[in-house]
Amino acid sequence: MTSTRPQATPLPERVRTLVVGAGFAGLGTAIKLEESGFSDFLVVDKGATVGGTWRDNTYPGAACDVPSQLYSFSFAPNAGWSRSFSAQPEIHAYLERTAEQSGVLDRFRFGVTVEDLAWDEEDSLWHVTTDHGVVLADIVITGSGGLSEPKLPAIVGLDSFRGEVFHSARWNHAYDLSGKRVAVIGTGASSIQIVPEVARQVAHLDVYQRTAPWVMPRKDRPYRAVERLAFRFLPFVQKAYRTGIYWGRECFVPAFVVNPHLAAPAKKLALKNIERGISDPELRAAVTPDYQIGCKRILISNDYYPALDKDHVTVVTDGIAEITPTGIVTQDGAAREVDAIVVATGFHTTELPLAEHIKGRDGRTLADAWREEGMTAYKGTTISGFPNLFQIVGPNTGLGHSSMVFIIESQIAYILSALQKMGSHELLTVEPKPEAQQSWNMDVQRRMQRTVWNTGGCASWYLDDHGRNTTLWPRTTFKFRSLLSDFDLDQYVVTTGPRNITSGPATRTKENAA
Ligand code: N01
Repeated sequence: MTSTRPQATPLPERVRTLVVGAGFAGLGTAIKLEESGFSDFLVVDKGATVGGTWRDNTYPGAACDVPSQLYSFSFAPNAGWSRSFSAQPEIHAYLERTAEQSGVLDRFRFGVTVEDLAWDEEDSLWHVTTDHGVVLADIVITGSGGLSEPKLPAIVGLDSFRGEVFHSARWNHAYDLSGKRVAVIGTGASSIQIVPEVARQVAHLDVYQRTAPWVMPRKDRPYRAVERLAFRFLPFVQKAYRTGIYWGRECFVPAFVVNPHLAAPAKKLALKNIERGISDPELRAAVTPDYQIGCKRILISNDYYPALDKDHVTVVTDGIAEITPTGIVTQDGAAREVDAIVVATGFHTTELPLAEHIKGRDGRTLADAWREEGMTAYKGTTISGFPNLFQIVGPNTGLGHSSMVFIIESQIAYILSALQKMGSHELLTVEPKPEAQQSWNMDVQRRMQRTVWNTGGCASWYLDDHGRNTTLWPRTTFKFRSLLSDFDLDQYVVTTGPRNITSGPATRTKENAA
């Protein structure tokens, strides 16, 4: 089954709500908009199907490190999960099936790239320029993902390499790795899933490790027939699994945000994982992290360390000096020739490329607004100076311990509450008061000070160039949900007036309408 729709249908000129992205965020939003009666919407996505990151990351071994039962929409349980941790094809198939069954796909347009979003103050509308034409929208909801733009490393000579090079999120399946000499740069969440798979195929594998990750055992197993039957015929059993997993994961929060020493048992397990997987003491030392567990995302794998222990796999810890047409040279002068390089170096997380193309009031881009202080938003969702713009998985909404789908659903509920209040109060625009946004972010950053992400002695993609953590949520997920349970109009600047593009400028009021 595939949720691709033909592109023959032209884009509408005008919609009430435009949603950018058809991953978990965009699809969930579309389903909930429809359910709530806000049917005048359009979802655009540059890809060919729904799925977002689960469509794009097809590298060998791609799987989720959040348990299947929790990594799904609460409103669309999947009784058919085959294992406790799902692989990418199963998650992608789940999203495609959910999309097909939801009946909203007629408002999705695939293969459409958003080039520019500009706020028109005169008509209180977003002008959304795509490669298939311009759409006018009263409201824009972005669900384009925090991990969607591959980041290539700034290594001298990368362009000069004559062999095959590809990023983990843009896997070249046409290239056969069998019997080749291959290098994998990076040892993050993607790499540790790729390395065991690639090690099985290649003649030689060099793994370039800049910083060792903490890797815990992966408690993955196929579901037993009796469990699968129970999920299918006794839905409360599946609900109980989900609830148990959810609360189990919330118990990790204090170790991240209050006292990192609470993670001592996790560290013990991770060290045992190294001992179990690697026989060579020197290699064990090389892969043992020197910072606190939790500072970077904690990874899970049972086959990463055994793969590194194989004779035809070399872990290279000397920094990369340059890439030549035939291989990689490290700072100690060693040159290693390879046929292919897999770049598993992560994503643009704190300088989202789309931010350059979102122009709010007075033509100021989101990138400009974020230049000085880094990414900020009110409740991770709305941004002062950008009326009627809602961002799903915005600043400080990320998680290291639980499911992003829970966060996404919380944000969708907040946005629906906003749309309902805009309707009942006859509001033309809403945008957070600058002081509301500032105080939200001051509170987030104050809480961040004692988290292991800021104090654990590592550099990570959680932190921006100023050392500020603008990506993660420093509290429990149930707190996030409760804070976003109702659209707090008193924290917003609103305008009123008829919704009509010929209506002229709206009456701008400093007061809220609550
Ligand atoms: O990227 P990363 P990722 N020279 O940024 C190294 C999610 N995810 O794609 O640690 C040499 O984590 C870099 O080194 P260092 C998950 O949220 C989820 O692996 O910066 N090395 C690091 O080792 C995850 O956190 C799943 O010193 C360079 C690696 O590249 C996020 O995606 C699966 C380098 C990048 O690691 C990103 O994971 C996969 C350079 N110039 C991903 N530049 C699930 O299971 C960077 N590196 C749900």
